[in-house]
Amino acid sequence: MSKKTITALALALTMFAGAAQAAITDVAVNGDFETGDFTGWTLFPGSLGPAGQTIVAGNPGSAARLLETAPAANIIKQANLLPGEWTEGQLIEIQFDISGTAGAGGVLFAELFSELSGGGTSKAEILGGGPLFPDANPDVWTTYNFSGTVGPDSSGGITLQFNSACAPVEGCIADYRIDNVIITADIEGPVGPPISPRTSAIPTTSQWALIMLTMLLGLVVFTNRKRLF
Ligand SMILES: [Ca+2]
Repeated sequence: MSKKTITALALALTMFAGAAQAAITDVAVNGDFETGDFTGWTLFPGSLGPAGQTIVAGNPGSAARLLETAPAANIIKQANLLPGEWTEGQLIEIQFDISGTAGAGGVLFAELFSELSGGGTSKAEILGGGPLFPDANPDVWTTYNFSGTVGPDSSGGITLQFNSACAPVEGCIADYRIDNVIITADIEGPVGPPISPRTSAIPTTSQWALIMLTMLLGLVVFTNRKRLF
């Protein structure tokens, strides 16, 4: 490998690492509920009305509590995030913590929608493929991680929805607390804070650097071999 090649590789690596660091963004607004209210969230109360959507002790600080006891859907959304900024097939990583009590047909669904500008969706994903349940101990928080992709039309942005719902079963309870909602993507998101390093499944800058370096070195070795034989 010539000195020139090494310099070029180092330069490419530095530029790539810099770009990756700048672009991975948490686009959730008030995902940790630390404003102490539902700022950034769109609310669709269930059978209990606003009393079923409250701010309670979180993990840490504040969290959302969605309580449903009748056959109804109690919904909060990070709605219509960054319209026009997404591309089809783009990866979105989602993480959040839940705790609470669910029984007799009480469930929580986390859903990701690619929204059309005129209403409707081009893609709807139930994260995890079904309902999510809290730990049996209502004081224990469980962290969930999912990934989704952007649908063919996201002109109305991306929506992450939490739906605490009850089936028509006597004694049903869906009493969920939600905290630390993080929605990360490789996007120039003006709204969210920089990504929290504790959480994401997306490779960090240094991990990306290693991946790139490995690929580049492999390429150089392969090229040299071809020249030798
Ligand atoms: Ca919190």
